[in-house]
Amino acid sequence: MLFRRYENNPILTANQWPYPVNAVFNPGAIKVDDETVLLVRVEDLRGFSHLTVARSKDGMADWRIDPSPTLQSDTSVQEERWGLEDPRIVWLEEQEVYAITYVSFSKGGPLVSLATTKDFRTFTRHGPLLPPEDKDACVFPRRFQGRFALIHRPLIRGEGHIWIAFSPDLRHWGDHRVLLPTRPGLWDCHRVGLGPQPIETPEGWLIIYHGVRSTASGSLYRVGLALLDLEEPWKVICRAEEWLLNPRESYERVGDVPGVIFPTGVVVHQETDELFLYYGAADSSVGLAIAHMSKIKEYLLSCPTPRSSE
Ligand code: BMA
Repeated sequence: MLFRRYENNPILTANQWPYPVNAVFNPGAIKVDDETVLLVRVEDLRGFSHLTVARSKDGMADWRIDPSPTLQSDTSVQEERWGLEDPRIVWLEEQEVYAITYVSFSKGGPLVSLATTKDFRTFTRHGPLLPPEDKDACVFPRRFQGRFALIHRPLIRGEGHIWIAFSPDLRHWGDHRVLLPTRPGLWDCHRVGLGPQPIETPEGWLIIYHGVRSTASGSLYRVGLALLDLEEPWKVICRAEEWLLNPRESYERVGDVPGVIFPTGVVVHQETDELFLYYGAADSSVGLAIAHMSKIKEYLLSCPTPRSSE
């Protein structure tokens, strides 16, 4: 087992929240100075979501939660009418800002938007990047051959594959390609979507993603791994066939949407070689799973390179 669940899971629940909410889940995560910052998706009692910061020294316990919503939807803007969801965070080296890609829910469907911040208190909105229906997006922290890259998950003819796109300016996106498709017959046959931000390692970009299988009693959301080429991230070096995490604990099996592990944030602690994976559990609470980076890479490098026809 590569991942072990933190013994005091779930680490964040609606009961701990400083104001009345329905659920807290699907957090973006990043290390800021010596703290872990989570930007948590919070669903209010109308069913709309906003984002609220929770901070912790060790990334496990003693979370300090902002007393009120940190980033609310701007309801004067069409695309944010029904709330903000599922943020992913990277540090953009060139601009020296944190970039947050999140799902803004328009009446026309969910789409991918970008905001930047330096301090997680004030945010600059850059608006929608791609039209609906699109989710599960994250920009890479740097350019490749002069272009930024974005992983995202459009829904096209009911098919949900992971795509990659490129941009000279973080605004105009093109050169669209399928990166990681669903795999007929396997646990990720119905839909796939990027999990946390891509993680740069000497061997390539580590991608953690969710895969969905539809069953007679609803969808099962599990967690998989892939590795992308470091300088040409549209090339998949390897992809694990087996899932790495599967809804098993009670807080993953009982909740507003049962049977869901939905990873959205990661922090790598170089000192201990540990990867902290933050995930939404059953669309109700936040869980933490921990793995050793060296073990993950060793396992992944033994996995097959996908054929281009897959
Ligand atoms: C996905 C997203 C996530 C959610 C998951 C399970 O499509 O909407 O926000 O956690 O479904 O319900």
